[in-house]
Amino acid sequence: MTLYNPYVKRIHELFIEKNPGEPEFQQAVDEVLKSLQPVIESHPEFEENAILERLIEPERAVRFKVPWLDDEGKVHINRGYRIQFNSAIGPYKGGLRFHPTVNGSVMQFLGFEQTFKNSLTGLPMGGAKGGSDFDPKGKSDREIMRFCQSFMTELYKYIGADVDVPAGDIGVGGREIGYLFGQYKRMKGEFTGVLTGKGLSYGGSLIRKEATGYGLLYIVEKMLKDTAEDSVTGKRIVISGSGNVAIYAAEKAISLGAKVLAMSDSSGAVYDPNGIRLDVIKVIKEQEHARIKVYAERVPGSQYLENSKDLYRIPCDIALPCATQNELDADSARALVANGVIAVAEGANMPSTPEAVEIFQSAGIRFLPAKAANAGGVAVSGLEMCQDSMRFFWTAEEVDAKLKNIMESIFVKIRDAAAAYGMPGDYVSGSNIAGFLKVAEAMVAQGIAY
Ligand code: NDP
Ligand code: 2IT
Repeated sequence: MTLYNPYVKRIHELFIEKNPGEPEFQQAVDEVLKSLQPVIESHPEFEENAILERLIEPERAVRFKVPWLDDEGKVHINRGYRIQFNSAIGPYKGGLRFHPTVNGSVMQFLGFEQTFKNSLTGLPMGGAKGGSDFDPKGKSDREIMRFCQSFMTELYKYIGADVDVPAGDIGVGGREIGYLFGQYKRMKGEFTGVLTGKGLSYGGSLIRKEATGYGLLYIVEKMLKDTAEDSVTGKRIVISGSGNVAIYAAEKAISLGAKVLAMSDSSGAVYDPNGIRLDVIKVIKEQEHARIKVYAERVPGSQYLENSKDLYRIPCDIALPCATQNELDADSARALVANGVIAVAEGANMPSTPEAVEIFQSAGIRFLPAKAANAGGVAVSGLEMCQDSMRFFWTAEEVDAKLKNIMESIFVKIRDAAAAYGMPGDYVSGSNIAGFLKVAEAMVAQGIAY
């Protein structure tokens, strides 16, 4: 990586030395440090206050043991994590991921990115992430419940409505949040908004489930309008994944008049030239918890692709990677560009490899990075915290309107930050800079606290 600013270069070297063998964390930090160079050059107070060395070190990282019993009474041990990355602008906030690939590097990359994303929403939330290497696939409902209860029996010591507010992420949805909330309430003896993504009957917000996917489409729509008086209507879209983010991105895309050509899971993808039937996907994924392959067996004219990545070989106008980190590599990026893609927006966290981002940007493709593009989920989590505190709840229309407004203002912030620092259209740098400035200013104001 080429770095020209001596302070950034020094901090980058220090980072590499202190965090060996953490590729995802390094990838996330590399990108941010590179983007921040022009800001560092024009703000000497950031070096004077050691902002970068403080920014790349989590304030607290907890790792704990999660013992649980399966339905046969056999004992299992998993690792639990909570990385409380930065609390400069508000209580720690960020999701919990249950997936076998979870490790310290993945948790830290996600917590680091969350700090900037939360800042971009304009709401008072610091950055955090947590989770476990527990694999929910194939587990019974009771096994999931026992795991969540054991996980919370340790986690509850570190969180609280004004301290740290977890939510969902991969493998953690409404059911898991319910079991986690129940156990927190039992351990602490208090009913507070300590988690978001809760059920509507016990303090959840309308539109939280839909928020990340809807928000993704709102910001893409705003970008298309702003850059070319264009719209999502009539566009051909491919969406990777078929979980929470992908399903509600597809729902909003279809309602805006786009055609969703393909979706995927970790086993493969389905291509439907007539436009994906979301009712069928929802039954397969939300009710049957089956593989996406079933879609091709049920819907005539559709086709199953054996490799999830083959979805990116389908000619389309817009690609929305909504599955997981580094799923969209250089080959997929080249295929998308060769087929005439006009915009790519990240519903997942860091789904594009650095090489893929470079390919999109140098081909002049409008590219919206995760920190901005998928901020709708945490934004509505912030609105859920607000409603829990008020003990009063907004209608779906009210929450949706606030979400749209937040996503549109994020686009304006990142567009303007990129232009202000001489990189118009570079929304990667724009997101990193705009997200950073608020956090850095708060850190300077609060002295050497963290
Ligand atoms: P879910 O667990 O609901 O869904 C994840 C989906 O991604 C599943 O369909 C899964 O398939 C698929 N998947 C996983 N790995 C791959 C792969 N290598 N190739 C293709 N598909 C794959 O998670 P979410 O939808 O909540 O999260 C998706 C992404 O969005 C994550 O990066 C998450 O961090 C990010 N995000 C989530 C937010 C939220 O509010 N939930 C907010 C902002 C970002 P399978 O079932 O086969 O594993
Ligand atoms: O990556 C993310 O922004 C999330 N998983 C949502 C976090 C939240 O607190 O709602």
